[in-house]
Amino acid sequence: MKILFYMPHADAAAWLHDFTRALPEAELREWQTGDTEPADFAVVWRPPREMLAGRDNLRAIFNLGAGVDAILALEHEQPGTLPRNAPLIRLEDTGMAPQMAEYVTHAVLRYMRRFDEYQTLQSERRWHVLDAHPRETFTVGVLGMGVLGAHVAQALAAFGMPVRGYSRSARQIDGITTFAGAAEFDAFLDGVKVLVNLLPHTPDTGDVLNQRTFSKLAKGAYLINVARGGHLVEPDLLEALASGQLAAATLDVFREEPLPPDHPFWQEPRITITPHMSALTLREESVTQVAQKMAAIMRGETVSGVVDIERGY
Ligand code: NDP
Ligand code: OXD
Repeated sequence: MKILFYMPHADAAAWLHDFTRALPEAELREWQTGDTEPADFAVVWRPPREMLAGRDNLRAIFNLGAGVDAILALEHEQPGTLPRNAPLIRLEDTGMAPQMAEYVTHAVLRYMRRFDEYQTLQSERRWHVLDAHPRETFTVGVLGMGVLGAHVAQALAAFGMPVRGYSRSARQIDGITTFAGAAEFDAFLDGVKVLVNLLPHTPDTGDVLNQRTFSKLAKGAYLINVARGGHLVEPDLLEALASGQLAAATLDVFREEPLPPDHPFWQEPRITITPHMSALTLREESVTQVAQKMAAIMRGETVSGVVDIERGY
């Protein structure tokens, strides 16, 4: 079995070492410009077009992330880039779900218990107890009820606040009030106090975090975007903060990453910025999952996590 690997800015040697340990019979190589030698599998993160185009003998392409928007953009820009018969397979959880739950729970509790305001009081040396946000009306709405969104929603529900979930198809998840499809979007948003975004970035979901969406939330709501920067209409966020429709936002992802030093978000104290770290790709868990799926494909079995190219996730 021949495996091609491409993951810029990563310790390629460590990844190749772990793959060799998991698949001792495999021949692994890091893709270099000009390499057109055959391979059975490609394991990639944000690959260049020329790595994949024309590789009609691939059995599968493994995307070293949950989101496939970047690789699908290659196909969108130049149809035919992705080999015809090779399924595109994404990571499923591989340790990202607990990280995402930690990140989002931290942000929600920080807002619910008003820690930012206590920090301001501390800076003024003031000893003052603020009225708590009532838990029963501190409704959290999670966009995306997939592998990550459902896990995050259930972690939040354990704290006792009402939690809603939104997906494309109808879902039943213990402890979560679920909504599905465009027809139920406004009902999902109505009165939500914290909006968490865990949708994939697709032609249907781009710009979903916009003025109209914000206007349906409770006055003084909070936004947590941990999915993709392309979901957020940036001027609409600044406007919603200025008008008080939104009280604050926590953003882990941006249209341009790294966020440019002159971007207005850096100047806005109500925006918390992190550098796309809410759920990191963990090497050991990812190698184990990918290696197991490769072995299953070699045995002629079907595997989960196959992306629907038309749907975009
Ligand atoms: P999944 O594919 O498991 O879940 C996607 C969810 O979104 C599903 O519930 C799906 O609905 C729903 N959805 C998709 N399109 C629509 C639509 N048009 N309307 C309503 N709902 C829709 O993805 P994951 O949970 O694994 O990952 C989600 C995203 O998180 C990734 O695509 C990635 O962009 C982001 N991410 C960010 C990371 C970070 O570090 N910041 C790390 C990892 C992922 P249905 O259930 O009906 O299919
Ligand atoms: C992912 C990511 O999609 O890291 O996995 O953003």
